[in-house]
Amino acid sequence: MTKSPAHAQTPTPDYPLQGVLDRYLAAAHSSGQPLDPAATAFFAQLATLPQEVARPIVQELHDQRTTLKLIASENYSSLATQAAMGNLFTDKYAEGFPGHRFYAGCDNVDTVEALAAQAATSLFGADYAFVQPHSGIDANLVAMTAILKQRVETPALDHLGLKNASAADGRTWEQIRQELMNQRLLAMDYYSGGHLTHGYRMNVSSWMLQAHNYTVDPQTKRLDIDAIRAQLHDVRPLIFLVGYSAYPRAINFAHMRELADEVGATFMVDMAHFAGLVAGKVFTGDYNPVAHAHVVTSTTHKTLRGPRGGIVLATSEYADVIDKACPTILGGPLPHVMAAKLVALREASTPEFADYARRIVTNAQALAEGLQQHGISVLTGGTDNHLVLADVFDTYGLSGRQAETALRSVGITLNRNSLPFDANGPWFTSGLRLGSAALTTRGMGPEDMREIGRIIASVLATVKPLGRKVAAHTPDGRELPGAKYEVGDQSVLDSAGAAVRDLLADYPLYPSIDLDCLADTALAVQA
Ligand code: DSN
Repeated sequence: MTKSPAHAQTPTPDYPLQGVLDRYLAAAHSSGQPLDPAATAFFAQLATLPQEVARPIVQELHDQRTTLKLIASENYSSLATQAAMGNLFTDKYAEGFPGHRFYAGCDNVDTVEALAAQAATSLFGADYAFVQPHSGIDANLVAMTAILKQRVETPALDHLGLKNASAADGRTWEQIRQELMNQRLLAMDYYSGGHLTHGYRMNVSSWMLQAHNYTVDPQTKRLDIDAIRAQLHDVRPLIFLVGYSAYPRAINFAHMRELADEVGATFMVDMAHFAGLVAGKVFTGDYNPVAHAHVVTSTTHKTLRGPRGGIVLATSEYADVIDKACPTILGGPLPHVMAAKLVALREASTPEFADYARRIVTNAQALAEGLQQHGISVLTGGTDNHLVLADVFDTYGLSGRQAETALRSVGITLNRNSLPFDANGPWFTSGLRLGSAALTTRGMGPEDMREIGRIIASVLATVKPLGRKVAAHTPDGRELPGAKYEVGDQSVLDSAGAAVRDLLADYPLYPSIDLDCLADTALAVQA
């Protein structure tokens, strides 16, 4: 016999939004269709939430449905991936790794984590996978600290006959610490398309490591292998890091590994952006980073289309040090997110995903063509991956910020982005970064991408930059644009908005979730 009603044991004793589920069930019943489990779960979850939490979730779904998402670092995860995150796994601490935890009662987390790691090794053909990082920055910090441990701390301790860092006296540890902090990193410059975590001065990676950067070639905007090789021989880094968040071309990782070997560097690749293209076998052979790097990091939510999170893949020599990410740099993992990674990694192992990955690239290429056909300057003249970089300063005299805001006003969501050697800084920027992964998930194809290129060009051509409050100038004396602009012809924007709505009408997002049943309730969407 229970001692008290079950609801008295939970923090949320009743469900003010219960009516939402009832309405959905009634509508589903009258449609005569079988109940869709994912849609039912969506409405059932809403019904358990406080209104101020449920409302923005519903509104976010509406907003994403009614805009064209071209953010290169986002996607639409499956409803199964989302469902895996909403459960009691969130309550569980599981510091350590499967079979080796600092807490009791981790059996089920062990199961999920081990399966997710197995799914990652088999999907990517890696020796080892670690699925705990909460994000891309975590994954990169796990990788960098593991490399420092493996290549600097462990040999120093071994040399002194010490079992671990705690066995060193204060003076000895200070010497080892100095040695750890005195290592070099060579990675891609932020403005050339590298990431903040690759030794950008404002990021902790440039505290931990003496960071040196290589850039793209100023003329071609492509990586210059000979220049990188010369820099590698000059810097002789512990870590040679290749990978990007804004570079549109394929990289020959086999060649990069040869360069790393010439100077004895650990070759690390950050494939956060293009992991889906590796999983989907678009980047194979010399272009597959997992086959050539010692350590590969990734996010799971960009082209890979999983939950927000990170993973690290590595050769077996790095397995033990990466397993010790707690206590080195992580605390407890997020078991509910590891469960969602397992769902997504399984999805990414299917032939359908490989087809999706190929379509991502075809679509990005069509988008680049569409932009260029309408006069927009595209870096390197196109793309080999999911992203396209447009130079709106060169084409229209606009900042990325002005272009980003104007496009959002017609229902196109993307992000402004610094371009190589950008005179307009990281806030206003001179460029736009566009990605095809999300709209490919919605089912759009090359014709749609060319139409999007046309719409974007029509909007930007009618936007006139207003100068910055405090004028800044390029080396050639041109004033740099800031945030403000005026619209030349409002009817152009109106037509663009209508064209966006037409495109979206053909590609509904999560079509099984019909929000009509929320009309006249507290959760009704704001148009
Ligand atoms: N914000 C992500 C990106 O845009 O690439 C990672 O920093």
